[in-house]
Amino acid sequence: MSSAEAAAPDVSIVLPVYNGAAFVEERVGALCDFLETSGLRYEVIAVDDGSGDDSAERIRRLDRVHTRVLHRRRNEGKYAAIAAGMAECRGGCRIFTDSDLPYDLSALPRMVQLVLGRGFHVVIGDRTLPGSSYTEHLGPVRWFATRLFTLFVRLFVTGGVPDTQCGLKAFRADVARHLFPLLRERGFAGDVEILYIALKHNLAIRRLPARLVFQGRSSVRPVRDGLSMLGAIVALPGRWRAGAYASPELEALGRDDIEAGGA
Ligand SMILES: Nc1nc2c(ncn2[C@@H]2O[C@H](COP(=O)(O)OP(=O)(O)O)[C@@H](O)[C@H]2O)c(=O)[nH]1
Ligand SMILES: [Mg+2]
Repeated sequence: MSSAEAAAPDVSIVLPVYNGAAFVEERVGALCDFLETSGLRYEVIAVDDGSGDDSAERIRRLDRVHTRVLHRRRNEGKYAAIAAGMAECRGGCRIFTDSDLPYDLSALPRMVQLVLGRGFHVVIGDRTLPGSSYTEHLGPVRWFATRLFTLFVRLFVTGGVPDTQCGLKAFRADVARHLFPLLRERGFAGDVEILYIALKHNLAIRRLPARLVFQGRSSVRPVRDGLSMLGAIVALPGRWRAGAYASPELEALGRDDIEAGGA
C-alpha cells in the first residue's frame, strides 16, 4: 500500500451547498463536532454551487480541520455539485448528504460500517423503512407532486427502491469512482439516475432508515422541478440501451459476492 493510500480517510462527506447562509455554519459545525468524536478518519468537502449568498465564506470561516470548500461560479444543480465533490474524495466510503444535515448523524458511522465492514456497494437512506421518522412539512402542491413522482419512478425505473430521493447516500470508493462520471443529470433527477445505473449493474444496495432531525428551507420548486425530473427519467432507459451507462468496472463489481443479512 502506498503512503497516499495509507493516509486515506475512512469516510468522505460531500455537501452540496446552495444558498444555505441561514444554517450552514451551525449545521456544518455540528457535523464536524460529530465526526471528531466518532473515531473515524474523515474529510468533509462542501461544494458551493454558485450560491447568491455567502455560504461558502461562512463554511471557510469555520476553519475546521479536514474540511474544505469547493466553489463553483455558476449554479448548475445539486448533482453537478455532488459529482464535482465526489471527484475530489479520497475516503474508502463516500457519502453525500444535504447541506442542512437533515438526518440523524448516527446514520453516518452505520453507513461506513456497512460499506467498509460489510462491503456493500451503495447504502441509501430510505424514509419508508420502519424506524424512519419523516415529519417534513410539505405544502399541498409538493405533497401531490411527490406522490406522483414516486409512483412514476416506481413504475418505470427503480422497482426495488421505494425512496430514491432521500438526501443521504453512501458509496464504496471503487463504486463511486466509476459511477459518478457516468451521470448526465445535473439537478435533482440525479438521485434516480444514480440508482437506475446501480440497479442495472446489479450493485449491492442496502437501505437504512432515515430519521429527519432538521429541516432548512426547501429550494425544490415542485411543478418546475417535478416536470423536469419526469422528463429526465423517461430518458434513462433509452440511454441505457444506447450504451451511455456501459461500464466494464461496474459490471465486474456487480458480480461481487456480497454476504446478505446480518449486522
Ligand atoms: N449544489 C446545489 N445544491 C442544491 C441545489 N438546490 C438544492 N441543493 C442542495 O440539495 C439539498 C436538498 O435541497 P432542498 O432544497 O433542501 O430540497 P428538499 O430537502 O428535498 O426540499 C440541499 O443540500 C441543498 O443545498 C443547487 O442548485 N445546487
Ligand atoms: Mg431540504
